[in-house]
Amino acid sequence: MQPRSSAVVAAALGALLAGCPGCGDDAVDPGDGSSVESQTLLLTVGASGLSDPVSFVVPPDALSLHLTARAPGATGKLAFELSQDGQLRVSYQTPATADDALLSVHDELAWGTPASTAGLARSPGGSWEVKLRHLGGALPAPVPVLAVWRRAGPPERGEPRGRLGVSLVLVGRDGDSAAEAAARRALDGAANLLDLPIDVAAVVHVDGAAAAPFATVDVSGGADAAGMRALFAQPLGLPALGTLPLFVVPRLTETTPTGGLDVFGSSGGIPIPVASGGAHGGVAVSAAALALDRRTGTIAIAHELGHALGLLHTSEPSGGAHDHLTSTPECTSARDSDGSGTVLPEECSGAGAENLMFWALGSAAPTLSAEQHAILNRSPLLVKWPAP
Ligand SMILES: [Ca+2]
Ligand SMILES: [Zn+2]
Repeated sequence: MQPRSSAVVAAALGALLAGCPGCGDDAVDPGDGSSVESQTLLLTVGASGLSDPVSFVVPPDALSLHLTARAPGATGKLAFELSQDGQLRVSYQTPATADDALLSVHDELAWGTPASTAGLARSPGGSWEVKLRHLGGALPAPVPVLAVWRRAGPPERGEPRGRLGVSLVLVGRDGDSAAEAAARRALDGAANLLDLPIDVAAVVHVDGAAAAPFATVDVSGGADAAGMRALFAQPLGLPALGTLPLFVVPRLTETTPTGGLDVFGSSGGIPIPVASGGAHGGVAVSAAALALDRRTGTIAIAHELGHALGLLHTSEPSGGAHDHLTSTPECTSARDSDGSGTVLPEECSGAGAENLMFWALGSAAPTLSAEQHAILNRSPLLVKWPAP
């Protein structure tokens, strides 16, 4: 398939941002044989808090399907309810054993498949029905939902590959060239860990007064943290499609019941939206982590990019929640030998602490399973969209 005009891509994005009914069917050749197509759906949430259903059809050779709902200023939580060929796939009440996880967030909601063993086994091709739920009251206007699917290339091209383009956003570094060099070195290392070619597509500096609010970003609450949402949504003039924004901020902290602590990185979502510029469109790592040593910075970036492309933690800190992949070991609370309520890497040796997506930095040389690589390689974020 040949590249189509960038005007078509701009139309699809405009439809997401402005809500343009019927706009936005398009296809772009990423150069690896696969291609992305998109459709913008408009959903109106009534007083019941649940929208009427809207249907769309995904071709049988689709490798992945991602949905993004963007509702700036929404105060309640957003969630999808999704059916494929008449069978309920996802609801906001989805239990932890669901085949593809669902996160409920403010402002902007992204969901993607495959994200699990069951999702990998089932093509996203078919007839889909999407409903949008707003937990906390009606939304005043129709909400645009961008559906993006990536189609396989010709069979002789083999497994999907693609390349990841990263937009590097250096916040509060005041022109420190060492910070950019450290970020680029860590990105090279992350490309090796993820087995994914990574290009730096753009470098943006945010300095002075613009950087002041982000000197320390509190990531408590994860993707829904107000500081994270403000960081990702600031207007930077970045291409909205085709690159993944990586923000390097001076310091990231998290508030816990026992006090505050520094964290190395945080992602705007699992996965993040395909189109950036919204409140969840990026990942953040701390300059402190990058300055610590090359290994720490490399692992921090690779781990957050893994989230951005759809990978969950193999085990959460409590040991009570895990990804839905059969290929990754689970570390359960039975391993909490000191009774701290947290399963630490040293307690999970041989039970997942060696995986890149374990919740905390453990192994000196973390790895990914074949299933995790397959999820990364199918992401529509790996498809290069032409510059507008
Ligand atoms: Ca423990
Ligand atoms: Zn994580």
